[in-house]
Amino acid sequence: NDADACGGETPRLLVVANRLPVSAKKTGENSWSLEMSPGGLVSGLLGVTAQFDTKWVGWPGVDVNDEAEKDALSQSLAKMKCIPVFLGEVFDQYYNGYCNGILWPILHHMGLPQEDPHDTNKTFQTQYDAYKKANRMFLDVIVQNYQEGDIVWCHDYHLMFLPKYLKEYNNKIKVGWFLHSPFPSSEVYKTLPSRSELLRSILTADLLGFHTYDFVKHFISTCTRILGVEGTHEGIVDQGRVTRVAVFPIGIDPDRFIRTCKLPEATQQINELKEKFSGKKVILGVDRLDTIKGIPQKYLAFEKFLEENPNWRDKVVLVQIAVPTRNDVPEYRKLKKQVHGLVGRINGRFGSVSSLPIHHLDCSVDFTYLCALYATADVMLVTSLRDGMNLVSYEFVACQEAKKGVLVLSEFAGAGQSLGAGALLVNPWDVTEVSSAIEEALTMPAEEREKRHRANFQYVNIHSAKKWGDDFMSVLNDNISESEMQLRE
Ligand code: GDG
Repeated sequence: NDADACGGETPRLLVVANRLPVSAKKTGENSWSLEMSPGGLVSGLLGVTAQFDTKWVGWPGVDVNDEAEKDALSQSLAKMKCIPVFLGEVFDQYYNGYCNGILWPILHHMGLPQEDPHDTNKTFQTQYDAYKKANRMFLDVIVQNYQEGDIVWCHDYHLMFLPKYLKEYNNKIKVGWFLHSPFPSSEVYKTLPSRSELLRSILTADLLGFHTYDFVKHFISTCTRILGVEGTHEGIVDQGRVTRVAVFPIGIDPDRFIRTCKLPEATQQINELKEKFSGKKVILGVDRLDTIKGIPQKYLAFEKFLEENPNWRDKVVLVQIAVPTRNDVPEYRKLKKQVHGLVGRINGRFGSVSSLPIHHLDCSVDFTYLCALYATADVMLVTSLRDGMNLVSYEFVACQEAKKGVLVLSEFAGAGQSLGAGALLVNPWDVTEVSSAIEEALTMPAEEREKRHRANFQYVNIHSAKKWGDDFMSVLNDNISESEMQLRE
């Protein structure tokens, strides 16, 4: 093969996710300013970018109706290797409706919401139809940009139909799919209308990845029970065809956090925070204000801690960054009210004129300040009721080289399985247990903190985002042999 003899062309990888990793701002007529937002997915693909020519496909985060504006934005995005999918009016029912209103709670073991009898335009069925339509729109964009030999890596529950549509378009495309959320027990998943169609669709991919072994187990037993297919150590076998199913725990880019903590700007912020909270221990929480993150439970546990430990009342603060998210979903608006109510009650009960026990922020902070907060905290409190992994817990560990603070971590976060050796694991529903863990963390001797931090720091460094991306791509790439590809022709 001539191409191979010359060193070969770099194969293309299309990474498809609901959202492109950029934020777009309109700066004038037909002009846009774009900034890359380096989340877990971007870091995860840092490792594979040397082996692949990577392009991103996804919704750009803004609605654009005018064709000239669309062209201008597409051209700017192309320079950042991004290809937009403009979802237009389908977006609301697809994203707020089916993805975040139905799939998200099911995947996080929360069950189906009630249908709203007053809103006949937003039934499960109309949302499901919008979901399929949106997945087709992703397909159309991929087809317009597809080159023979491209590998496609689909991300998350937003795109469960995409593997099927891709294989119908061209059965030879290598398709991977990764789920960033948990996969629930079959008893929970079974309640989802259209449960079989969704499963059958993702099973058309070549490789399916999950964060933990438990999610893989749940997924395989769900497929065997609902579809009657066979589950093996390799994955799912259906009429002779194997879909590989495996564990790929995501991580972070630890060096980015370690480097940032050493910047002069961060050092200054750390010193200012230390001064502001001098004489007090700092407990930190960083979460999207999401129903799965267990923020009300965290506040109830902190309230119990203050109730039972009067000696700590003016010696500890809980700083909670509660990043606004999904404001168009009614459950999230309710959650905000509930959380604000709790903050008011607890600050009213235990605050004084000069100090408040909870500093609750309804906003996000910039990356350097986030690192400064992680580095300043004595205790990190992660009380997710369910969480695919929870990268916040990894980021805290990466920023704690100087301080060696304690991580209190929910056993229902994927990270509970990876950072269990160093963290204090808790059941977030048990406020008494979490309150005791807070006390244990605040009073833990330095030697034990050091030992626990070491174990977690080592894990976070080895199981990086880069390793995650490399591992997934190497299995996907080796997964289908040339001979099997020929058989499928
Ligand atoms: C999903 C799954 C899984 C947060 N506040 C600020 C800020 N953040 C950044 C954190 C972290 C990210 O957001 C949150 O990641 P998590 O993993 O903790 O949670 P989800 O957003 O729910 O992510 C989760 C993940 O996908 C990856 O597979 O682990 O289970 O639910 O990176 O740093 N960043 C900045 N300011 C903030 O105020 N700059």
